[in-house]
This record gives sequence, C-alpha cells and structure tokens, in this order.
Amino acid sequence: MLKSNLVLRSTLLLFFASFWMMNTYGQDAGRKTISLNDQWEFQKENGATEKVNIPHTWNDKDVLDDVASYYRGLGIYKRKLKLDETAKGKAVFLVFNGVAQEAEVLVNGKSAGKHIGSYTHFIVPITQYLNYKDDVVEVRANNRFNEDIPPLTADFTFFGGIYRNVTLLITDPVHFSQKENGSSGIFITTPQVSASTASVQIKCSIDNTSDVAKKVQVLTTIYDAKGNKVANQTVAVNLGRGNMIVVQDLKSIQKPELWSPENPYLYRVVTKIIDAKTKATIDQVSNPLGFRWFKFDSDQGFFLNGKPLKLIGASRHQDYENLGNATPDALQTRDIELLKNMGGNFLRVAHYPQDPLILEACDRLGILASVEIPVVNTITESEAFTANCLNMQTEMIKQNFNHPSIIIWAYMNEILLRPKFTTDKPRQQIYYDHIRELAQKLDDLTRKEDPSRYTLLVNHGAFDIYNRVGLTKIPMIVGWNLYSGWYSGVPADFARFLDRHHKELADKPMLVTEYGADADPRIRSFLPVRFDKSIEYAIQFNQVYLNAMLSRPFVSGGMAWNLADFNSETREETMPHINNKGLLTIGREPKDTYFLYQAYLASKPYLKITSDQWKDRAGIADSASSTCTQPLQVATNLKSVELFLNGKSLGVKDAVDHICQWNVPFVDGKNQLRAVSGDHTDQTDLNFQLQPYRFADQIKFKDVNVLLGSKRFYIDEKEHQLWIPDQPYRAGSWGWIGGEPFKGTNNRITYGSDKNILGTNNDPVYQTQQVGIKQFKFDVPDGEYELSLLFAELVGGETKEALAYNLDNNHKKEVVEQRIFDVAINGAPFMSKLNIATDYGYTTAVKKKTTITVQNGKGIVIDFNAIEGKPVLNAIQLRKIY
Ligand code: GCB
Repeated sequence: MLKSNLVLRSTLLLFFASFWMMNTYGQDAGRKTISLNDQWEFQKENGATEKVNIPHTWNDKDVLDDVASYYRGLGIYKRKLKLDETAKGKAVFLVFNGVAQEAEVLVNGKSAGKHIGSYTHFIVPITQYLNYKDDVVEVRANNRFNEDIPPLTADFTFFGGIYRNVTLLITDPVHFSQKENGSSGIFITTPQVSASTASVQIKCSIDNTSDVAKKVQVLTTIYDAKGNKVANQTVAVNLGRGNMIVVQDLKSIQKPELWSPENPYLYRVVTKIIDAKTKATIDQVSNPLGFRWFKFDSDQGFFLNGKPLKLIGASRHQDYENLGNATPDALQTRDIELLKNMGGNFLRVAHYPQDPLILEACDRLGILASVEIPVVNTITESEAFTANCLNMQTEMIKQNFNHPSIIIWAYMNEILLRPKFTTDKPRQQIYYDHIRELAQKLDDLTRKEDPSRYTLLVNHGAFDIYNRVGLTKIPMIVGWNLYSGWYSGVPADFARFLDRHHKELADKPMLVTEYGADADPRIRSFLPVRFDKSIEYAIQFNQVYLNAMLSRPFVSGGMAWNLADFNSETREETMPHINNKGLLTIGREPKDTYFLYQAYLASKPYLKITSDQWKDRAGIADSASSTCTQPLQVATNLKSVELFLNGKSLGVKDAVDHICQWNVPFVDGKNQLRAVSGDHTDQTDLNFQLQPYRFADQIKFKDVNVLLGSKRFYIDEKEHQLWIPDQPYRAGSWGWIGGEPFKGTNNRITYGSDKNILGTNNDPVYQTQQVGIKQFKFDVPDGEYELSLLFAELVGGETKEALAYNLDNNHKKEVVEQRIFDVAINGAPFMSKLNIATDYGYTTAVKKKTTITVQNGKGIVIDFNAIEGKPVLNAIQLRKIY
C-alpha cells in the first residue's frame, strides 16, 4: 500500500513537472523564458526570514516614518530552482532587470556572477553550477554607500532589493549572445530613412557554448504592424565554439510608414537561428523597429521626420506610493499612458535607466525619450568610479539600443552642484579637470557605441561655471535644469537664461531638462507666493515656463520636473521625505498642474474645471451675506468659457495663458459648477463650508480650523478637516491681536518653516505661526465649546543644511532665543511657563485641547503673556459642542 502510493506520487510529480515545462516553456522559439518572481525567502543581514515576491525592496516601510534614514546594507534572497532533465544540455541563465545596488548571485553556494549598479540589467550564466535536482539560487544584494558607485548623493531615495523582475532563460548552446552587457545580443539601426525608402541593419552576436560546430542560418524577417512580411534575409554560417558577429543589411524598404508621436507605427524584427540541417528554430528574438529621422538645431530646435516638433514632457522617477521602487508592471506602464494623456511627447528617463516596460510603452505610444546613467551632483576621482560609470553607460546603450523612442543618451546631472574642495582652489581645479575628463570619456564612448543618437549633459542653472569647466562644449546637446522663481530669483529670469544660452552658446542645441515648483495638493492659496507649496503658485510658475519655451524656436523642448511626486528621504518641507514637484501625486492622482498641461498641449478642444482636488472648500461669508466669494479656475485651450453656478451664469471669460478665472459666490453646502464653451462642457460639484462673518449672523457656526501666520488653505484629507487662513481680530467674529507671521530663520527662503514637524502628518498646520501674539478672541455666543491650541517651536533644533537644491546657499546658523509664556483662557490660567522647546522638543507638534463654558456673552479670550521672548501660536481650532 505504502509502496504503490509512493510510486504513484512520483509518477504524478514527473507528470506535473513535464506539464509545467511544456506549458510555460512551450514558446516554440528555441528559447524558453519564465519569470522567477515568486517563492523567494528574504532576510536582512542577521534579520528574520520572510517570504517575498519580486518586485521587492526592503525599504518600503522605513521611508514611511518620520525619521530621515533607511536601511542601507545587505539583503539576502534565496529560492529553489525547479529544473528537470529537459534543461540538461541547454544553456541556462538568470536575467535580472534590476538589483540595488551591488549584487552577487550564487548557485548551490558557488558564486556565479556579480553586478554593480541599481539600474541596469544583468544576465548570469548558471549552467555549470546546476545539479538539476535541488538547485538553490541565492542573491546577495547591498545598497550600502559605496564611493565608487554612482549615484553618491541625489534628491531621491536609494531603495535596496531585487526590485525588478527576475527571469529564467533556457537556450540551446547556440544562441543570441547573453554576454553583450545584458542586451538581447541584437542591435538594429536604420542607416537610411526617408518617406520613400529605408534600410535596416541588424547586427547579431551569436554564441556557441558547446564544442560541436554547427551549420546554421540566421534569418531576419521584418513584419509590419499587421503581421505582413516586409523584408527578410538569410545568412548561412558555420559556428564553432565561441562568438560570432553576423551583420545583415535589408535595403530598399519602400514607402516605410514613419514612427512619430501622432502615429507610433511599429514594425517587428524577428531574428532566428535555424539549424541548417533540420530547419528547426534554435533561437529567436523579436525587436521593435520604428522608421524615423531627427535632428536638433541650435536655432530652430528639434525636427522629427523633417518637421519641427517642440518636445514637451516630463522626467520620471520609478517609485510609487508605499511601494518604494518595487513598482508593479502595470503601474509602470500606466505612468507612460498618463504622460501621453497629458499631451506630452517626451520622457526624460531620469536619473537612471528604468524598467524595460517604460521604453516599450514609449515605443508603442509615441513618446520620444532620453535615458541617462545616475552620475548626479558629485563624483569620486577613482579609477573604479570611472570604470563603473563607463560600464553603466555601455550597459544602458546596449540594453536599450533598439527602442525607436530613444533619441538621446545622457550621462551627468548637475555635476557641479556639490563642488568639493571649496576652500582649496588649486585642488578644486584638479577635481573639475577630472569631471571634464570623465564627461569626455562618457561622451566619446556614447558616440562610438551609437553614432545614430545625440549625447546630452545636464547642468544646473550656474551658466558660467559649467562653461568655465568646459562641460558645455562636450555634449551634442546642453540640458539645463532651471528653477528661477523657485530656488532663486523670479520666474521671469527663466526666459532671460534661455536667451543668454542662445546668445553665448549659439551653436549648441538646448533642452530645458528640468523645471518645477513644489505643489502640495493639500495646500491652496489665493495669494500664492514662492515656497508656499500651493497648487496656485505652481500653476503660475508653469504658465511662465511653458510660455517662454513655446515662444522660442531655439528651445528644443522642456521636461517638467517631475511627472509624479517621488521619495527623497532627506527632504523635509510640507510632506517630509517626498519631493512634491510632480504633476501627479506619488499615488498618481492628477494635480491641477496636470490639467494645465492638458490645456496647453491638447490637440482637441479641452475644458476642465480645475480645483479637482479642492472640491471641499471653506471660507468666511462676505460681510452679512450668505455667500463667500472665492476665485475658481478653468483650464482650457478654447478662447473663452462661460461658467454657471447652480444654473446661473457668472459670465464669459477669455482665457489668459490657458486659464479662465471667475469670482464665484459659493453658498454653504453643494455648489454645482458647469463650464461651457460651444459644444464643450465640464461639470463638477463642490462642497463649501461657510463660516459666519459674525457669530450673530444667520449662518450656524459649527467649527473653525485656523492656520496662523498663513495665507494658505489646508485640506486634511485623512481627518476631513479644512483649515483656513487667519485674520486680525474683527468684533463679532474672531482673530488674533498682536504679533506678525513667522518669517523663517535667518536667510532661509521659506514660507513659514520648511522643517519636518515631528508627530504629525499635517506638517503645514504647524509650519506657520503668529510670533508675538497677545490675544486670540472668539466672540461666540454662550454655549459649550471645545478649543484646541496648536504649537510647534520652529526655531532651533537640528540646523539642517541649506535646502539641497537651493542655489543661493546662504543659510546661516540659527539664532535660538528663549521663549517662555503663559496662556490663559477667559482669565483663568491654562498653561503656565510654557517653553515649547524644552517641554516638547523643537519642531514637534503640540496640541492642547480643553472645553469651555461660555456665559454672560463674554465669548472666548485667550491671553498669551510673555515671560521671556515672544509667545507664539501656530494654529487654533474651535468646535461648538452645543
Ligand atoms: C534638480 C535635480 C533633481 C531634483 C530637483 C529638485 O535640479 O536634478 O534631482 O529633484 O532639482 O526638485 O530640486
């Protein structure tokens, strides 16, 4: 009984194993691939073991806390490999799309391969290590700081892990080479393209890992999008052990359908190795093919297929809300769809090569692209660093070579942003010389590896120094990351910078590779100013930039920084650890700036009531009326638009820079808005919480949440609370008496404070304050109330470095003054000798709540009495209980 059971079970196992092989490997193309994303066991060095699936990062949770650090060290992954007899005699490989940042792959305990760099693929041949029984793969990944591996510093988080797909590849001993820097081993160019004819060159690298010579045919077929054969060529070769390069020229393809953003027409190039005797396919690889030609001109900008095309789009980071860099495939592809829907035609894949899905989507959707290696901010002057840069550049080019969407290879970003040796000028010169030599080597390598595309080096806005170091001479295109009106100056400086480039670097084509302003979707303002992080400031900023670029033909294009918000662990500001310059949130919700881009770029009539994320508004009634008038914007590419509120016309407005604006008298509760232009309409409902102008008015008072020292509105989406700006005390209403808004410390250019407020996710509630406040009064009628006073000490504590990308860099050490005060409510002591810094710590959220019985028409009077220094109040909430 027992015995026969065993026999049956092993027969079943065999059956299942071969069934699995047949179904998952049965691709009839010689080679077999299957993902190896499941069944991994993971542990941090000396940590507990857990089961994980790929994509995986070990940092997804540690970037969610308030602390500006994350684990940078070793992570160990292990997995069994289920290979049976059918794999014997074959060549077996593991294909890693991305492991951050150093990786060693072991098979059955033996080191099979190593790789350096988080962002390029690598392929590890493992045949010689296999036992085909109980094979175990181990990947030791490490994201420690290593001075020889770029990036050394950057404004993004260096997540560790096997964060992109892993695949098992099984081929015949004769196969397209897997030794060509992680590429497919096939390199396709189009030496000649016009609207009437085109030629295609296919260079294949073929390996024979067996000792048996083999006669084969290399057959390349080009198919059009419908699957019709357009051209083919067969070359007969006799392959001995080793490598052979086979080149095929397919000439005179008539009337090629051209690839462009409007018509991303893709052909397919299928290359096969065929056994000359049996005619069986030994190996087969497909690649995309697009026929297009292009040029950059320093005077007239970019041309695609002979026609001018302004390149407008965005840069993209690869991480996602709560997932770190372990972003699933579908969300990666969706990003490119979002860029396309925005009207973009260009993607700067920044600051490093990304998942293969990204460029596949660009090919399909008609998005032109640049890709770059992560040499950011600073370099190490070591041979190893140089070698790693050159190797990454080679890998990037070879791995992405066949994408028609790519037109540019880049290799450095703002490399003079963090200059070393600032107090030793001769030594600094040596450092600069080293940078220039490295740039030259990378540029030379790129032009040699791929003469069909352009090279790009990306600078920050310090024109003179990049010129002086010689970095504007080396690349074919100069990229500028410009933040006038954000980190320094005013938005109008942007156009002046562009004109300066055109005048002084008259022969260099240029791209605006970055520009942007932080936009926290929770922050709105009717008086937007630099650094308030409001959506409204970002809208104005983007209008100025888009106008300047679109009106200057010599500007080949511009890429908004960034398509979406992204993790940057060392950042603080309103949303700590996140860079908020995205047009989408980190969870890919469109901000109103995204709609502005649609209005600028849409080819069809476009109309959109913005304030998409500001559907819950609050405000104080206009004097004794039952409405509150606030501006409302519509983004459009139409000349003029009419707006209706609850069915009543508010008039027709002409669009200025793609925005129409009305003053809308909102009523309490639901407000139905309809924007109309000809046949085009957009409609939305907006909820308004009307605050009484005076407590004695008809409008019933429920609660009010007030930000002090602030002109911002703040939407707390989690607790569904709306915060409004403060006002000086007005009789019959509420407000502060005495003091002035916090103006930042020393020379820091901030709005309120830009420090991380500990103990809250509502940092903007605490980041502004009224300094030197004497009283806060509510002239509320008698009743029971709940009052909350919110404090945070904004001066002192850890003095952080000047904002990482603040080009002014004039931050001085903060002078801390002692601040002690008493707080009394309606004459009774509430908090005595309050010293926020010593009692609670610097930049820490403090909320003190109490209930008050208001009687005899006395309202609520809160007194702030200074003992030392100036009293402060950051925010205040009042709720009527009954
Ligand atoms: C830059 C950098 C980019 C930053 C950006 C910013 O110039 O190239 O990595 O994220 O500025 O937001 O400050």
